[in-house]
Amino acid sequence: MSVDKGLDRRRFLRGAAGVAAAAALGPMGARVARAEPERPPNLVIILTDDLGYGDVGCYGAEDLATPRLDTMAEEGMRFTDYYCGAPVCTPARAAMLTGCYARRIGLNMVLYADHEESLNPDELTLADVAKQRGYATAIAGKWHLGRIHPPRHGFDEWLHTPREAPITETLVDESIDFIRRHRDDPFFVYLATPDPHANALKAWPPFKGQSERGTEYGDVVEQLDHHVGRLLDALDEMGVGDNTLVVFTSDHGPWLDRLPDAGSAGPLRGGKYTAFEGGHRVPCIMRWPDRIPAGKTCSEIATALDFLPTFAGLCDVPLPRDRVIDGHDILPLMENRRGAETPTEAYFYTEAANPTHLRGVRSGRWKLLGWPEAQTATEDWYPVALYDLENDLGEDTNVAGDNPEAADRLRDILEEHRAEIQRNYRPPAMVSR
Ligand SMILES: [Ca+2]
Repeated sequence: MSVDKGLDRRRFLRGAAGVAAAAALGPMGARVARAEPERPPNLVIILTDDLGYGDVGCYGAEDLATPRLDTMAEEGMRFTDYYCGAPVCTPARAAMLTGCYARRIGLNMVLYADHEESLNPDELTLADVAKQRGYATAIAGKWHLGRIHPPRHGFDEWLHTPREAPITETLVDESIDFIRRHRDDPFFVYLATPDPHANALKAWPPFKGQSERGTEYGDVVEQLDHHVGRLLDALDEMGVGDNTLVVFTSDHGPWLDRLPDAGSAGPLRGGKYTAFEGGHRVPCIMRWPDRIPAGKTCSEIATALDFLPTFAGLCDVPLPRDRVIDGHDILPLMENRRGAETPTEAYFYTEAANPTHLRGVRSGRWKLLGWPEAQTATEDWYPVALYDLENDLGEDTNVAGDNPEAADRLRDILEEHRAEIQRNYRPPAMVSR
């Protein structure tokens, strides 16, 4: 059977099933069937590595030019209070793909070659959701979730780049090629570039030496911006841009001590590894012309954990009922619905130096950093404090003394969550070498 005939047959079966269901349900059922979208959106997630809150023009960077990302935000939505789930690679990526805090699924550490832990194939990933709805799925680039590789987590293809090649450029080329091959079906592309991680920085002409920041890091961010633009252009040229949800974000905050090639957290305190805002709060831009209104800014809390429930909702794929999923469906925020508020009552912070313990919680304007059980470092890195993020974005002033009720309430939320995760812990897969 040719590819085209296969597509036609799938479309025919989908259509026939819809007609049969409508006929069986009568007039009310027919209305429901018609209201169901013909085709769910394509999904493209561009995940950068260690890009900070202060490293994109539309987030306030003045020493780097990111015109394509700024335009993407003008065409879509910019999230000011988006949290990545964890301040280092593995747990952040695990959280984004599964909608669960990495502590819950046993991946709250950075995986190295000698680790046996791997993302458990029993976990539901974004790619698994996509496959249930008949998507073509691909990951381009970095996995970092253990020895059980993407093909066992719902990805049809894993697109690699040779180390000597221009990494982001090649990954974007491969992603565009994948999309071109699958433009007639729904597709999900998870483009996980290793840029602008300080260990892999390489700017190529014409970007080399161009950024006003004057560092390889700055040049690589401008290069990244250009290639994100190429991907958006390709989607539009193929006629699939309007119904493609493109997410641009970072796995976590910037690696501040990698001078001179450190990123910037802008006005936020701290960076990678820390439970401060700079570690967890990163740029997030979404573009989806069919559903996301242009030029909006969302200041409600949104998180990487929300992608899976939101995408499952868009795909009409039910979430499993036998387990806790931490994220929430944020489509009302994305559509800028009147009065829409964050469904995240509490966002929980971990820090890399204290991997087994919760470190803090944000609820509304308040953020509590509390009680690390193994306090070994200085008060500067491990304060116990209540911050008012509405008036003190830089986490400068401990206001616990003036707001004891808020401090108590957040401490209770933190302790409750700590106990709940212990009750509902799910182990990772273990694979020895
Ligand atoms: Ca990273």
